[in-house]
Amino acid sequence: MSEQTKTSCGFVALVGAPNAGKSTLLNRMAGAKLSIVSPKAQTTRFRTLGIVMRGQSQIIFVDLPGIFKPRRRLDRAMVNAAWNGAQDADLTLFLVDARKGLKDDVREIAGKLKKSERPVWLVLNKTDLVPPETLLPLARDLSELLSVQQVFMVSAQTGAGVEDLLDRLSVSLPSGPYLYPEDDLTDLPDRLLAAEIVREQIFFQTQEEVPYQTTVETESYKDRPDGSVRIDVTVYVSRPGHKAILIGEKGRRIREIGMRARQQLESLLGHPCHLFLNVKERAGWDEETARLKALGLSDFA
Ligand SMILES: Nc1nc2c(ncn2[C@@H]2O[C@H](COP(=O)(O)OP(=O)(O)OP(=O)(O)O)[C@@H](O)[C@H]2O)c(=O)[nH]1
Ligand SMILES: [Mg+2]
Repeated sequence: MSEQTKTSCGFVALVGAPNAGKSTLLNRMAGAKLSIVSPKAQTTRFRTLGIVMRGQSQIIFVDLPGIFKPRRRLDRAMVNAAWNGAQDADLTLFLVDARKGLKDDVREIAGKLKKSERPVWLVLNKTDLVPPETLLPLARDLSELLSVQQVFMVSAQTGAGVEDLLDRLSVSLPSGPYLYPEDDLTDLPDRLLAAEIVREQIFFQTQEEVPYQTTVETESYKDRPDGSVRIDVTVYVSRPGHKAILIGEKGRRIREIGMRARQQLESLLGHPCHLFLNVKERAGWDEETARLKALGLSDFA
């Protein structure tokens, strides 16, 4: 038997309600920050891959937007992208926030996963936040809604249970050659990463509607001869009031967003960054094909 035929490789989709901890788990399993995380729901807007090598196995995780009731064109595209990602995967990890438990949104997702008839593993996350005796009843209630092949209890935050999950995944994927080079970590281009890191700061530093009414695009990304990089980013907002909030008194808010994002980017990219943010008002950006296209979502709208 050749080396090639001993390897296994597959796509593992992370599916769940917004805020269940999918991106945190992706980053934990990949051992790198690939997908942005925030305490607010609906942080992730598009599919991001995290590629993990384990033994003779290449596990390609697919971080996806959370599933919720869409209102805008952007929301619809996010939710469609999530279901599409699940449909294309070899296996779905159904992530449930153990502290929130079995809410209506989780019930609905379980129903749809059941209909899709794809293999599902249940992952109860945030086990660090609940008494251990609540976990088995929750797993049992969920297993009554859909058939799951395996159940895991993890904390994406502390890492508890995550190694076990990776071990089990690595022996459960179909045999076949690796689909990505062994040292690839993700398919996320640096210019998209830059926009995401700025958006993450906006999720942290603004409240209510503002982060949801904002999108971020990298206009230009240029390596400079001194080894640094110059990144020009446009932040689109839908209302004048939101522009004022983002900029803040005497420009303090936008400076703080830029500074934190730059620090993050420098540590992720490993070289100095010059980051320039430009806030533009653009009513209805969340219905605009060009804006969705920049997020890789235009096929799903
Ligand atoms: N205590 C605790 N917090 C967690 C855990 N996993 C994630 N979180 C927190 O939960 C919040 C949401 O995490 P995300 O990873 O952004 O959740 P998500 O499922 O990707 O959310 P969307 O992208 O909105 O669908 C963040 O504040 C995380 O720090 C965990 O195991 N324990
Ligand atoms: Mg996410």
